[in-house]
Amino acid sequence: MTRRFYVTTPIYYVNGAPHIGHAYTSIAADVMARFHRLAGDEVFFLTGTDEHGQKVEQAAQAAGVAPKVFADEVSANFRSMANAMAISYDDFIRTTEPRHIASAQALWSKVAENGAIYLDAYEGWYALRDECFYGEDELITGPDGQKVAPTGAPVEWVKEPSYFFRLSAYQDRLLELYEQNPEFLGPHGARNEIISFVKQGLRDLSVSRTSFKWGIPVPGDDQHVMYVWFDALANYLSALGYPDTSAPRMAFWPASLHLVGKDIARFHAIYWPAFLMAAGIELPKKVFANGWWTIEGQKMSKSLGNVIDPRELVADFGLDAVRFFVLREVPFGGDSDLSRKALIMRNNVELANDLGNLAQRTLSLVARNCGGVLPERRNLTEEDQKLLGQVSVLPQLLASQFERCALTDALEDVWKVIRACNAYIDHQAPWALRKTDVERMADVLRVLLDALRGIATMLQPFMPHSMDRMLDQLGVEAGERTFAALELPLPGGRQLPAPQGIFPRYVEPEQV
Ligand code: ME8
Repeated sequence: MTRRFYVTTPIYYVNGAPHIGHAYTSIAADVMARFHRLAGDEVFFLTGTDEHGQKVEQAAQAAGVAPKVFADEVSANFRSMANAMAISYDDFIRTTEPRHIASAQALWSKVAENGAIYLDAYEGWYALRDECFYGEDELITGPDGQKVAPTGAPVEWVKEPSYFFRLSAYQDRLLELYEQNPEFLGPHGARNEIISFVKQGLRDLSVSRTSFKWGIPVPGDDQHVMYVWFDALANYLSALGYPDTSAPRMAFWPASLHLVGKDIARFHAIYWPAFLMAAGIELPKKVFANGWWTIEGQKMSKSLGNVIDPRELVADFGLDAVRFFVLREVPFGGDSDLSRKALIMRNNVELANDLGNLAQRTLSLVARNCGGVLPERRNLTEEDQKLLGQVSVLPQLLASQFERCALTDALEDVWKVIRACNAYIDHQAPWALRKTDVERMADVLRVLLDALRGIATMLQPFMPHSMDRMLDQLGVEAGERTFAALELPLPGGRQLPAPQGIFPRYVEPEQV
């Protein structure tokens, strides 16, 4: 039976240009999607843009254009960023598309039909930057002594007629969900925070707005537009064709994984499951929150002028070095800082030295001493077997790391094998065997080529372009690059292309 894997990124607000933080979550989701494809699963990978709400409306006003015109432009920029980062999405949903609007309205109607929505009036705090309602007790004192949201966002007092969702009725069921399915929400820190927030008691949630128009009309009452989070969360279903249960993509529901930043864990781990419970729809299997990036020690912000477009980093370091860095630098789920120094270090030590040199040394020895032909796999010594054994467990090992979203640990597992290969090549010294035992030299090189094939195959999800090039150089054909294909050794005798360096060392221009 084919296993299905449905992974999503948040849909990004179109109020400003994409930056490295947005790219981060998309890269992580992409790595998961690619991993599952190579493992033979049927994958659906969704990303897109969140285009309604007051925040986007105001950004459009500031730019002096109509919201839809503004959204078209910024959404196209997000799509081009995703393409530039090799994000292999299967669909890119926009919440202004008719298919989404109809679907979000269907979800609303279902929740309303089941009695979970009622009309009243909202009076309380709202943080536009977070598009979030906050209780008085949640506010903190800002730097100028004024009340601000716990995220530091300014808040305003809002008073308007509003539909409410009976969130308070779901408190016990939500707590039961977290208790009975510990894997539903990760990492631990986010899970604990959410549990304690829910335990403090949930208030009903205002789910419509009347003071502006840029949103999806509430079915049956076009004085109201939906709260942007009700609209946005529905994207995970609308892209599948909900409410048409016969739509082929509906087979992907429930989602395997909603990957989000820790800033929006609350919406995904509380509101979303509660909306789904109210609609009688199965719950996603997992929500995982990634940590936060700062830039050279500071929060990324327009006012500090330190917002990094990932495409600029790619221009300097190459795409795969950037993809690698963000997932390698910090255990996935934790916060981290992006500094040029750290990026250069990772690139030069782990990519150029550990992996790049290993491949280059091995392949040039094969080119020089074996006529560039893949040697046969013959007798294996104990040491050979030990190294190849470490390689052969990688698919299983990584599958369990991916299961827990431990992307950084997965990379560390591969790097252990790379380091073992470097110790092996130094110890076996095939360059010396050339003069004493040519057969053993060929055997050693074959072991290294096989190990490199395993390593490159497993690293494809992280660094798709460079690993394609490495597998080309190793003589691995397109149909032989899945995890399952690793079980069959390549036949000897293949002519390998001339070796070429894959990961150049990076030197700052002023030092050249
Ligand atoms: O919240 N570090 O959209 P958004 C790490 N539209 N990740 C970061 C980051 C940083 N510095 N900055 C942003 C929204 N992100 C809603 C989502 S989903 C139904 C609706 C990432 O444009 C992180 O994944 O504000 C965060 O959750 C997301 O971008 C927020 O994007």
